[in-house]
Amino acid sequence: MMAEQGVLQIDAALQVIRCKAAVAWEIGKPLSIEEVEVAPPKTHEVRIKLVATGICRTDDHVLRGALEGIDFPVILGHEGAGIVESVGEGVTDFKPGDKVIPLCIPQCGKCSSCLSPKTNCCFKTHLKESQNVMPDKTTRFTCRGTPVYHFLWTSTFSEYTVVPEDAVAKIDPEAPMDKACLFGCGFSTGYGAAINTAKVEPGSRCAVFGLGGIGLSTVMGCKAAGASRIIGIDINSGKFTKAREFGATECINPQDYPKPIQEVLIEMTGGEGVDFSFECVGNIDTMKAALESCHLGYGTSVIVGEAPSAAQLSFSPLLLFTGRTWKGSIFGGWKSKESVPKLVSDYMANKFDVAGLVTHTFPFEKINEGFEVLRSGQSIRSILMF
Ligand code: PAD
Ligand code: ZN
Ligand code: ZN
Repeated sequence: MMAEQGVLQIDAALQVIRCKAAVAWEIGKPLSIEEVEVAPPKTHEVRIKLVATGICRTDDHVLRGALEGIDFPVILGHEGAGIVESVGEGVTDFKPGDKVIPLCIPQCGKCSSCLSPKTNCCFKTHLKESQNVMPDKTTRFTCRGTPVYHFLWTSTFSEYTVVPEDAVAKIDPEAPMDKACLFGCGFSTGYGAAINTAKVEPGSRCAVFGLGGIGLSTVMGCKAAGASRIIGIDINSGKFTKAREFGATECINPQDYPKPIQEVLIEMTGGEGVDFSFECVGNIDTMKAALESCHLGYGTSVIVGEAPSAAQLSFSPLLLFTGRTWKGSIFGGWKSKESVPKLVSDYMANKFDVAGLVTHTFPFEKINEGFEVLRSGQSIRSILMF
């Protein structure tokens, strides 16, 4: 009898769920709020009821068609927090009711990257394997009879989503979900770029190009690491007040200077250049400017912004020949599954001002308004509530 009840309970959980999602049918079109069907989680998968999700510029890059390898129709979104609704066979680390964050960079724990302390670039990331479909190469979403693709295995622009168990982290059940979602991308990415990738040193001089959610989180990381100067650079001077609040010691707008911004930065540092620079825009010209503004011999520049897939860089090899280091940083270098719960716990212990990144909150249905305030430069992070 007991066993039968158990089976009945499992069957009841593993039904197709009909719910609302924002479907991107094609490049360049607004998102469309639709009723979608979300299939039950298969083996080693978890189905999550989203509570909150942020909007990141990467979602917008996809909608503009800047990133290759994304199949449409697709459900975007990769900065969410939610509650486990049901689990597939073989899942032992999660149970219904757990508060979780889907991870756009998974941590399988088994590949050469996961086994190395040097990187968080798990071989199951979209850089190696498509995350437009689940590991069994099928999708769990259907809309009007058409299969809809996943994005980064997260697809948080949906009331329910299904993710592989390697791409989800359990967090403190007390964490406020409308802030915790920012650990799924924005905060973790920027903060980790300074702390993990650059390893900013106390007393160092830093320059952060682009003061959106990623750049401001980088500013917070530079400050936490003890940088003595943090120069914020943005073509939108409206971003400077927040940047100063988060720790920028100076803010400059390249449009206010008649010469290239790298020359301005070198002058501002007595002809030497900065110790660490960060590109948090996604533009190849600012990537070069960030490298050129670095100190001879030991300056380190970190690419955090995501350039269009087709972009190519050309630069003088002398910049590297003379000792500068150029690095990239994905998801702030954090090994996602083990680090996100710790970051959320640190947030609960008041170590970071994640709430300060949130400028707008909308009901989920107003998702297109969230994209509008991002494009017009008014928002840092918009949070959508389900
Ligand atoms: P955002 O659009 O909120 O911020 C970008 C900022 O750059 C804005 O304030 C712009 O005004 C500013 N900007 C634009 N052009 C210039 C310029 N020429 N010089 C100086 N500033 C400029 O975006 P975001 O903070 O959400 O994301 C920033 C980038 O980081 C974007 O390319 C996104 O795709 C990328 C990203 N990377 C990762 C990763 O893991 N590396 C994760 C998430 C996002
Ligand atoms: Zn992002
Ligand atoms: Zn791995």
